[in-house]
Amino acid sequence: MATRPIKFYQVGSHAAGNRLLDPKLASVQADPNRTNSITKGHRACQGCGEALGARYALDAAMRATSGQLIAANATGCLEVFSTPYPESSWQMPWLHSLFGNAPAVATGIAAALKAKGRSEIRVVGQGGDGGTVDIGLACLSGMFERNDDVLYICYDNEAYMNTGVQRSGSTPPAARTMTTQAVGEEPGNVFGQGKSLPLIAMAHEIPYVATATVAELRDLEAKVERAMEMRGARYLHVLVTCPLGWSCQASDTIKVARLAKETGLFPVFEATHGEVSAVSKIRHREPVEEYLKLQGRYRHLFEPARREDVLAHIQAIADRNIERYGLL
Ligand SMILES: Cc1ncc(C[n+]2csc(CCOP(=O)(O)OP(=O)(O)O)c2C)c(N)n1
Ligand code: SF4
Ligand SMILES: [Mg+2]
Repeated sequence: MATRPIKFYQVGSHAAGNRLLDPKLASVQADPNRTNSITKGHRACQGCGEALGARYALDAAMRATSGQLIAANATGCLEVFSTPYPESSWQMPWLHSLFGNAPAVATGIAAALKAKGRSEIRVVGQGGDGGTVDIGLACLSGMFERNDDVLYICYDNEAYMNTGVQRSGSTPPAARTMTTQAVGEEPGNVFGQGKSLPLIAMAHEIPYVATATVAELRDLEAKVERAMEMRGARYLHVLVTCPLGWSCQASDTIKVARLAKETGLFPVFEATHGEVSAVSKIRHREPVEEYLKLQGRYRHLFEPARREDVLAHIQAIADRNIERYGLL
């Protein structure tokens, strides 16, 4: 009888595929000695992609540095849900900066460690899209331009979620937020030029830029590990589903993130010194509608009448990404 080898996609999880892997290839989360950098007791919503992404990223960074790691965290959901005073869910050296200065604080920590001759201790800066793409951008650009020895991770949930879902520079066109209501001729967020922070980071020609989603957590871990092998400024942009802000099912967190990639709306790639060096190909191309219809922030594109014009416009954005990054 003909046999067909089973392909395990979920090798980054606790699924069977992970256990069958060589331990060296298994995910950090499959390691019983993982740090649990962000552990139980936090107040994130059910299905929060940011909590999931941060756990995988920081555990991977902790393992890559043998626990010699300090994190600076911008104000935002990740900070608020993990550290309600006087408690903390962090099991690693972690400090809260302001909303807009996490990259500068991370730079300062790295500079102090260098001055003390403790460069074996590594530094991560992290924040949401508002803290990174908008208010923290000047500090981040400075960090890139000086090539400071920091890995900065942006958890992009495409709006200012912590303060009640306001639009950010990362909010996609047509999406409904509390400040881009689904009313009028062109409901939801405007169609602008877009603001791709990965591309802005690449323009600084820093050693490493990568994107990832919480749908492919082993890929996220691998990118963190790769980044920690390098010195200088590194940037990781992680798309994280937000069930509350996106009005999607908490149980669909992974599905929605996967569709962001499989439609081409969120290109997953790596770049070294300003040049794209690897892309994650689309496995099963899907029309953008499959992604949009799972999220209440796009409901006005389907009810009371289908907005074919807007759907075509969003599909054109995905098609352009597919062409531009060679995603097929
Ligand atoms: C200077 C300043 N302005 C505004 C705020 C209020 N504030 C705190 S968190 C936040 C939004 C955070 O959004 P984002 O960075 O995207 O993180 P998320 O909560 O979505 O993860 C805002 C507006 C603040 N703390 N400081
Ligand atoms: S609002 Fe969104 S980002 Fe914030 S805790 Fe809830 S799911 Fe996570
Ligand atoms: Mg956000």
